[in-house]
Amino acid sequence: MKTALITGITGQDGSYLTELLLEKGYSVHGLVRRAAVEDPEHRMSRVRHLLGEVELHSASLESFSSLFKVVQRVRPDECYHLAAQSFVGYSFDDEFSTLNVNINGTHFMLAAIKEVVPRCKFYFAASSEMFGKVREVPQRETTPFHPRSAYGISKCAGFELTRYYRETYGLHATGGILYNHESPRRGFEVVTRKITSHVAKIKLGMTRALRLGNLDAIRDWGHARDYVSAMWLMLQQPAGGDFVIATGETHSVRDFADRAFRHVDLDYRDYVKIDRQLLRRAEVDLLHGDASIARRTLGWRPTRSFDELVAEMVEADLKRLEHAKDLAVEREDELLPLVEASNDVSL
Ligand code: NDP
Ligand code: GDR
Repeated sequence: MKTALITGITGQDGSYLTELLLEKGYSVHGLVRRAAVEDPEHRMSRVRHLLGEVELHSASLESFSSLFKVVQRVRPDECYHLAAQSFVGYSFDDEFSTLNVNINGTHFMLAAIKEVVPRCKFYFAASSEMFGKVREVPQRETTPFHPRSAYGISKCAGFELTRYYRETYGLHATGGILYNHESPRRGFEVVTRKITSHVAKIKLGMTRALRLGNLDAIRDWGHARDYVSAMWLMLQQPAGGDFVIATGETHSVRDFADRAFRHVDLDYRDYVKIDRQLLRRAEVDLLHGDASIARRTLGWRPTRSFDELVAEMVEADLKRLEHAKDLAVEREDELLPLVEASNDVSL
């Protein structure tokens, strides 16, 4: 039985990856913050259904010694380093913590792996945000980076550290340059989930408008379930490397909103309001990936279409809110607190 250690196990990707590795017969260990251990009901909603099958270890990404101890205890065969401050918008408000957590956390994990289990295969969650102000379209593994946020800079640094440990210490270390991938487990701050959760609220009469920033930004959106299988495939290669993972299909934020509102027979133009406060200081206008190397080397390809993704997300949000509404009626309680609490329902 192989042993995997996942940092960021409570996040969208961590939860799907855990399911995948358990299906494959792995012993799965997760690194979580102490706050999550103390409040599992809310902080572990995405993995609540898996808690009996995984072993959790609390540690801080800011503390080398805490990470070192977890690596020593688990001695993983594969390590998926997914934990990060992952919201690009927030990184403009707090550059320091984004850079600190994302860069040091990655450096600490690499250094601990090198010391304790140098044969462990290491996955780093790099990002299309590293391409930022893109130098070519579509982007591939050789496209130069031009990050436009502290988040993008932190991912470039983590990616280079991963490559450095591969080349200097011979680690099986891989940087997966993943494009945006979504699901009903996406955080509510990200534009896709913000749209689908508001579409559901509007349809159910709980709110009347959706405020968005730049509708013209273009992204290459895939489904998180497809992307975690790419992570696993990358670590099954004979050596570490770098891979772009993308669908190769692009849509604007406007297209996403249009599709989501149409799913419930509404017209987005009647509900979406532009809020200039939500425009980013430095925008990434267009991300479009070329995953030919992953297709050829890993045999990976996306299995879910854009329309299927949007439909699944809207349906899941409708179901979640209808469930909350039923509960509210049952308990003759106020609706809103329950709607907020239901954000934690595991989907
Ligand atoms: P999420 O935001 O859903 O999950 C992030 C995870 O990191 C959570 O488990 C979170 O824990 C943990 N985390 C955040 N800050 C800390 C910290 N200071 N200490 C310990 N743990 C922390 O992200 P995703 O699952 O979507 O993404 C996973 C990784 O992939 C991230 O590194 C992200 O940057 C990267 N990525 C994601 C893409 C996407 O489209 N989803 C695309 C490209 C890269 P907690 O629950 O306690 O907050
Ligand atoms: P992104 O995702 O920055 O690409 O990072 P996000 O969904 O936040 O933004 C995508 C685009 O939508 C525009 N936008 C808005 N964004 C948000 N969040 N809220 C809004 O109201 C809004 N209106 C318009 C943004 O300006 C942007 O152009 C995600 C994260 O998962 C990263 O961790 C990951 O590395 C990258 O994807 C690839």
